[in-house]
Amino acid sequence: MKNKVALITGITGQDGSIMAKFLLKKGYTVHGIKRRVSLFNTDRVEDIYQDRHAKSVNFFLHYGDVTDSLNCLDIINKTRPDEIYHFAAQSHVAISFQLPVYTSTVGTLGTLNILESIRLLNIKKIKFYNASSSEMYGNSKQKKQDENTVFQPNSPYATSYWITKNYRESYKMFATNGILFNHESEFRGNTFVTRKISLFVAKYSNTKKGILYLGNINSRRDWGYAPDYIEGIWKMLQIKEPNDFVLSTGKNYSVKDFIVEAFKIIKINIKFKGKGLNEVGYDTFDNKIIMKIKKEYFRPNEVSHLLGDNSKAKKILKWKPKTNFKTLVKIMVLNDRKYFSKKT
Ligand code: G4F
Repeated sequence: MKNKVALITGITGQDGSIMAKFLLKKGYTVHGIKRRVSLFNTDRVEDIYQDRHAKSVNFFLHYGDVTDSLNCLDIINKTRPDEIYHFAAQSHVAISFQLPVYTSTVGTLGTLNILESIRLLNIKKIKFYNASSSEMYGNSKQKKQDENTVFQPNSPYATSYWITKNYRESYKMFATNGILFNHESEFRGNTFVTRKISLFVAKYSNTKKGILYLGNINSRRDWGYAPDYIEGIWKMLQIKEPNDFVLSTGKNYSVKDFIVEAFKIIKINIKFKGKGLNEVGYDTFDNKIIMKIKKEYFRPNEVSHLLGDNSKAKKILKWKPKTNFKTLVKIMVLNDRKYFSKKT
């Protein structure tokens, strides 16, 4: 049987790069779209890079941008993929308030450009995955959120969700939304809260210097391990009918819980005192302040509580997360410790 071909948008990001490695292991030929920037942004796929002039190459990178409709059309036409994994997005919520137009353009137009290219090219075999998100639930009144929970979106992920659903229903395309709750890893961008904490803790364990500045440490997230979720995404495209699926762990923790757990790994017991902007975290051994709150890290609108119900994915995809919260924090801090011990 001929190897399957996959096209990944956002290949240089956390999810795109993990998916590329996952699919290569499964024997796929993988094409990735990367934006042109003046400095290399391919760190996360450096280990799988192949010289395109070599023999039997099965990993290719293409310059592109999902906001360029003709470029999408051209790449899909040339690569003729069996599966498209669409991860490209400006995915940082805090930054989406500073770059609202760009964030919406990539999220909305980018998704539309790919779906419309598939439709125009009339490539029936393509199965399309859209990276939607639990951000769409906003401050939901429902304790646990599933595929039927009403969206109250604070972000442009909601538009890409509806466009995907609309193309599925209008043109009978295989177009699936993954509604993923927060998923983290050692490949997470440095300014998402989990990585910001793991990097600080790892550096602090070497230097015992510095203060970790954060925003709302009381918000709760359903944090899972990204590689577990990548498997779930792949499973979404292996079933017969397109559908929408929540991937989550079903447990949530506060940012504060993450901080406590991360410091525990370097044998520091952190406790908190004070309220609001005056809250601080201190080391109980010597009372040294190691965490402070900064107003600038608060958002104009906050999603304070997310908790996913993954029953549908469990039932239909036979998927469940393998990595618990403690293990996730440990993986991230230990990985960053390796990084800092190499540098010092
Ligand atoms: O790590 P975060 O920036 O992730 P957030 O906003 O939940 O978004 C991530 O998950 C979503 C899924 O629900 C995706 F749609 C999205 O693309 C992204 O992957 O922030 C998590 C929480 C927030 O409540 C934030 O206010 O941590 C709080 N926080 C507190 N201090 C901070 C900070 N977040 C960041 N990034 N930096 C801080 O200093």
